[in-house]
Amino acid sequence: MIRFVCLLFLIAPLYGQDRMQWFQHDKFGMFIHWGPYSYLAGEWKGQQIPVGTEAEWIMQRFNIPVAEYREMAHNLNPVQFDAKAWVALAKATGMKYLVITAKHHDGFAMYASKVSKYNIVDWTPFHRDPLMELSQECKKAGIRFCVYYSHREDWDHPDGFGNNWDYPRQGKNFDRYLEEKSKPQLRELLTNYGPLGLVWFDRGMDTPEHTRQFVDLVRQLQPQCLINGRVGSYGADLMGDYQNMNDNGMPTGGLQEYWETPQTLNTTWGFSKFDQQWKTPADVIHRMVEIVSKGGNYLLNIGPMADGTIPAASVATLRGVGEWMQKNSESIYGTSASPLADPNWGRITVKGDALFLHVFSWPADGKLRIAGLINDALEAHPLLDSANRLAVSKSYGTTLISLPVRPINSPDTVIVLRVNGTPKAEPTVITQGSDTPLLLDYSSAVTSGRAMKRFNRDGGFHIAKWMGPSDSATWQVLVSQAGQYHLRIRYAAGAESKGDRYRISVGHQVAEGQVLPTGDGYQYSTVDLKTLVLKSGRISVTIAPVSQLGHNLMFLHSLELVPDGPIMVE
Ligand code: JFZ
Repeated sequence: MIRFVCLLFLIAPLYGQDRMQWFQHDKFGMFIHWGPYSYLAGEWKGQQIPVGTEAEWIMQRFNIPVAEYREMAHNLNPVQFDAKAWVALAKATGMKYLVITAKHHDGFAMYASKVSKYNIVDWTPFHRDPLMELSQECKKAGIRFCVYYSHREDWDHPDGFGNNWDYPRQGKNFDRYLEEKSKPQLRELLTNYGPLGLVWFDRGMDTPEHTRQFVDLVRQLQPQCLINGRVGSYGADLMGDYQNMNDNGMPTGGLQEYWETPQTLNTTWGFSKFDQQWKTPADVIHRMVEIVSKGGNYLLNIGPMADGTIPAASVATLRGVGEWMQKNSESIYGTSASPLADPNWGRITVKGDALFLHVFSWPADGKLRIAGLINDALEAHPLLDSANRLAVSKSYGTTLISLPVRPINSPDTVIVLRVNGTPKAEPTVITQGSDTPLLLDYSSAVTSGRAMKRFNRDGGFHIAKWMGPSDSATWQVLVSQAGQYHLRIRYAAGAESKGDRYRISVGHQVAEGQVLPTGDGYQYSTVDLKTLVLKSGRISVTIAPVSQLGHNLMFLHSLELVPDGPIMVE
């Protein structure tokens, strides 16, 4: 028995990795926001949801009384709904997982729920369970079926979070909502729809205790099912399996964790008849490649209409994306982040010893330049024309490929470049502008040990997870102006890090500091550490904890070397 338990502890971390494999491989999923708000389509009694804001929030935006919203919900009757066609569209687009709103903030269940009659089967003339039909079609098509569940926010339940126009905040018993509705419904979803790829929680719980209850429920019922980061409060450390970026949260470099960016085809998640700001297939392809080139997943939303029709403009865009994906998906699935800096002609994804060069804008001189690649190039060809071997050369650290005269597959022609071994990049050298500080942040850092580049869920990035002297971050810096510099550090830290010592070496000089807590969350503050005299030339800068700690040192935003007044001439 003891041996068995020990074995479990040994394999548990590996098991977690194993759970992430499909997610890391698949890259591209379909998000679906669909509910009674789709019937209102952005309009309530002549008032409109402005384009650019979220139509699924209509109940809250216009403080629609529960009784009236419930009355409206009887009208939902998606007679055009065709699970097979929806899943076929996702598949033809190249999407590998599908996440649908089982319950959004309005509290209405889009599946057969025994917990509350306020669901599509019992409450509407439709009497069918779209989630059951979709889960079955997904299974047939080899697409992972997943659900979105609004676990905290519920504007229908008297004790749920968010509706203070019908139910004054003071009278609420939030735990009663969790026990009566949120957890039992999640239990139904985890029991009745086969294996779920992931549960996409939203508007996370305020306390770690509440978050833990939801994480535990998923782990208990479906240990392989992934949990997104929004299960818990955005200001706290991650309790799910991966992080969600916000819409514009694009890292400038590869993060060292799993993440996904949700985006929508126009500017609302739920259907709005007013919003015609559709992305084109080129927009979507470029966004997807950008995200995948930084190591993330792309979850792309459609907002079907109340009758079950997917807006024609959405279908057209997805078909365009699908056309590209049918030919080029090898450069997306199973790839990882590029170690190279963003080129100006497009983006790069990596698989084994191959670089996929995604050319968005065709160089006028017909030469594709790749800076900072250490490896030797073996051969290059267009992904769609493997017989066409392209000339490759290297000059002053830049790899040059002679391109065909015209792009083969706009808006993204993929060139495959094979190299000797895993692609590696020359370390980024931080250079100096005139009188501006040298900024050493996550994007140009090389981490070692347990130190990791992470997303902070308020929309920023930092280095964290370091706990001892061998967990460090290093930068290469080219000082072109000798002189006096102020060394500054910018970080956030919790109470447990108070007094923790860290050491920064700047070339041969050393500075030490002690962590001052900055409060909860990620409120970075800047501390002046030391004045240094630097000669011109290349130096490396390294920061690490001084001793072994039982916890994270700090959330390091950046180091700065700020030139002090007029620059001395050497
Ligand atoms: C949430 C929902 O409120 C919204 O209706 C939709 O379902 C969307 C996918 O998720 O909205 C959010 C939540 C978090 C961020 C942005 C929108 N965020 O962290 O930037």
